[in-house]
Amino acid sequence: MKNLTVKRCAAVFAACTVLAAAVPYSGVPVNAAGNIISNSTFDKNVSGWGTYKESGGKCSLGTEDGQLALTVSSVGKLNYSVQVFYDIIPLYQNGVYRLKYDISSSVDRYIEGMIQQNGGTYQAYTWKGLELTSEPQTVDYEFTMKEETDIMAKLVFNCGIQEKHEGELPEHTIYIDNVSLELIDDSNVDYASSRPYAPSINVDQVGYRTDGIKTAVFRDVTDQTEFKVVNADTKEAVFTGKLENMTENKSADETNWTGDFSSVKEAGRYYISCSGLDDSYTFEIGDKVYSNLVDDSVRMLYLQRCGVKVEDKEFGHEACHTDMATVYGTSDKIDVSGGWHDAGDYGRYVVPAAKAVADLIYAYDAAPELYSDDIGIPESGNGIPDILDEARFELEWMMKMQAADGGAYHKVSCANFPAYVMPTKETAELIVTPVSSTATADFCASMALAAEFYEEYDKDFAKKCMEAAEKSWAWLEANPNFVFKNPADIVTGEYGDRTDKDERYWAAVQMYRATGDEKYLANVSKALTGLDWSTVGDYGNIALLTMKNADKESEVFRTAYENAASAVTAQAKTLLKDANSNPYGAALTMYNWGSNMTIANGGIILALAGELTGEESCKEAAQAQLNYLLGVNPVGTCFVSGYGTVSPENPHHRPSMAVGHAMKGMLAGGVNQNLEDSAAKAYCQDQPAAKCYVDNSESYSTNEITIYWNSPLTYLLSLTENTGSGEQGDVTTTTTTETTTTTTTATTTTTSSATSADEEASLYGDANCDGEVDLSDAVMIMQSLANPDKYGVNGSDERHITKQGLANADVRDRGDGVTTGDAQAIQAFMLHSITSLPQ
Ligand code: G3I
Ligand code: 9MR
Ligand code: ZN
Repeated sequence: MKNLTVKRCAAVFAACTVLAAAVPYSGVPVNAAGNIISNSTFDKNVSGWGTYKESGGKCSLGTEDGQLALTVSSVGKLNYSVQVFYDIIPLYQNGVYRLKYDISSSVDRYIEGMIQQNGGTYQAYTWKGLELTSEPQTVDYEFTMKEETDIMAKLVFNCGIQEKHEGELPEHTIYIDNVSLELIDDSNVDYASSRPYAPSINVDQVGYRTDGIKTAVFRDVTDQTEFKVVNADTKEAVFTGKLENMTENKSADETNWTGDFSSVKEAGRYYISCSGLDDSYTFEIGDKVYSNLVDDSVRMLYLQRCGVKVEDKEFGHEACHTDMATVYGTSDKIDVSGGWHDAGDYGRYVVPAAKAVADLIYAYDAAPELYSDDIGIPESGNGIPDILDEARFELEWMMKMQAADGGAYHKVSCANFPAYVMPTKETAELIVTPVSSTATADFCASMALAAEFYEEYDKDFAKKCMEAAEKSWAWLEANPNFVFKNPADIVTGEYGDRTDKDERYWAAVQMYRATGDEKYLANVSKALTGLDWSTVGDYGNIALLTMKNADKESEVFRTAYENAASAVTAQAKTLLKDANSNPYGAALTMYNWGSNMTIANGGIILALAGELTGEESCKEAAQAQLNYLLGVNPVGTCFVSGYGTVSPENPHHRPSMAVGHAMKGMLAGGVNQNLEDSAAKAYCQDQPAAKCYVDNSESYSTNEITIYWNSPLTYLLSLTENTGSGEQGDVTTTTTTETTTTTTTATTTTTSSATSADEEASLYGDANCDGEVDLSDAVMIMQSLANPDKYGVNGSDERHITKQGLANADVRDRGDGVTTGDAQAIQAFMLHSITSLPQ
């Protein structure tokens, strides 16, 4: 039924306007003026309203004569076994509210009407017990919000069993109409206190490497033109820089400037000041600014361990999830204990596990010196880098997830997500869901990768990994695409997919890399991409680009390698463009669930392309992705818990929620413009895309943590470690000793056999004289440098570079002979970061 026109509350409206003008980053209650409930008269439908059922409660919701009609067919076993609710109500501390509604029931009964916390302890902010009859009664009263501001409270009617009932009630219908909630007095409300502080100067809150690029991003600038870098201990300004690159930033709805202070290289603690703006948070400059972070990004995985006792002062627990698990649809019970809890929930899923393991192993491969044997896990001190011990813990669980026929079960979890409890308290039945081809191919790739890296430490384990890989490969050959869908009665993480092509590509390459057998590449015709959990092609590319023992003479290898290199450089080109057009340097255009993984993944691709091409711009952009994650972002947050000045304190992470504060070293999912949970909807509804993030434990779509968001952070930390320091990277086409990937002439290798002076170039860059300039030319140069016997200018067969080829190849610093710099210049040319050759 139509409601009376609700008058706007003038006081509230004025308060909102003033605040909105004064504070640009606003979370001001847009609904505060007038009726907060948007669908209150049910003239057309019940949109905005929902029901909750559990423990035997049964009901259906609709409208009848312009009223909300909840038909209850079973009251269940609890007072909240049947609920009808309206979500996302902002209640401000000290605000005075008036709540009003008409309500009746087809049978006489008792229910509860209240506004409560949506999550946590579900405490009621206002509550009324109601005796209902068929005669509509109007409930109309005022209350003051006494608790802390909660902008996502829930209006709820508990229509389950009530103590006052003797037992079941006959089926009946409850009618609700003309619901209104108004904030009638906000004179004591402090709106500002409910909004996060939005720094005007955003810096990497952890710090900057000595020789790295150092950028701060400014907003709220009026007429300032300069900034200062101030030593936090002596309060002395050590550098004055200019505000540059004024940009209208659409995704963050603000105007930005950047400030470069890369020349500040003296180790120390600093902050940035700019007149009229608050000083930035303090940060460090030094060589080892990220070393604790590297350790903690891995140790976090230890704290996610399942099936074993975990030792930690705060987050330790007895072995959890040790029961045998039921194979879905059968009565078979199997042991799948072990592995890491995926995220804020306690499911264990093969697909994301494979990504996490691959990131760790490749992180180790990229910078082994970063990974010690003493980060504080039970295996510390066993002579094996802890990062490999930790990855092995997951691999051993994955092995248990392999079915007898070689396929990999998709996941193990309970049917539903548990309450916010420690893992030992989740005791519902464990269910292993069916095999999928995505999980099997990911499994195959991870096992083949593991076989290679554990060979040095434990031959038996490496052999077991290889056997598991071979068995899963046989399954893949015998079985078609079978992507996973949650059965209707299981609601935990799905990790579904559209195709398994990219997973199969990764598996094929990784099997080839582990065995050297080209048969695995038989069906590989092009490189696929992705470092996500759903697209993994780039892991195949990385496997090729970092392969050390490839048969460089093989056409099969060369083709696969070139495809992989082109795929990586092509992606880097797009990422570079995105990063350069975003003042915060973020290499993305859409902020989806887990955007911080997208950022880290982008950084990984940029860093690899930087190594391939020697392009400084790629390396700098890779570093910028790390800076984004650690504070150079529109929400002014260091997204790793326990790091920087402001970091997630309320992650959607059950152990942290149970203990009452955030576990350290976890990367939150980050900004998600799609508002996929009620906290994000409440807090971010007015925010521009790049600011849709809320440090609220209910916000699983922005503030959860996962094993596979941490792992690309670790990998990115590895890959950026050598950026700017002139050290060797890890991408190789040849032997490790002779490949250099930096641009400085001091570290390049030069052929002694001939110089370009001998011949005129026929086509600059065309080292193999096939009439085209492409990656195969760069490969030819690298090979001739690394292995002159096989590929050098003095040989006879067609694999050797010719004199003409040498003349063509000398494209960087022409006249200095053929060097790795020439190969890099060719790749840079292909990346379009240089427009012509010679350079
Ligand atoms: O890729 C599309 C994009 O094309 C589209 O424009 C956009 C608009 O909605 O959506 C994008 O898809 C998103 C997808 O992730 C890929 O980013 C979906 O919105 C989003 O719902 C989906 O979220 C996934 C989420 O589970 C829900 O299924 C996350 O990637 C995934 O990381 C997350 O994983 C959960 C597990 O299920 C359970 N454990 C915790 C874990 C982390 O939250
Ligand atoms: O806690 C769950 C989180 O780990 C998942 O990523 C997320 C999406 O699948 O779901 C969370 O569980 C929520 C569920 O989806 C909806 N009801 C509230 C749950 C919060 O515990
Ligand atoms: Zn567990």
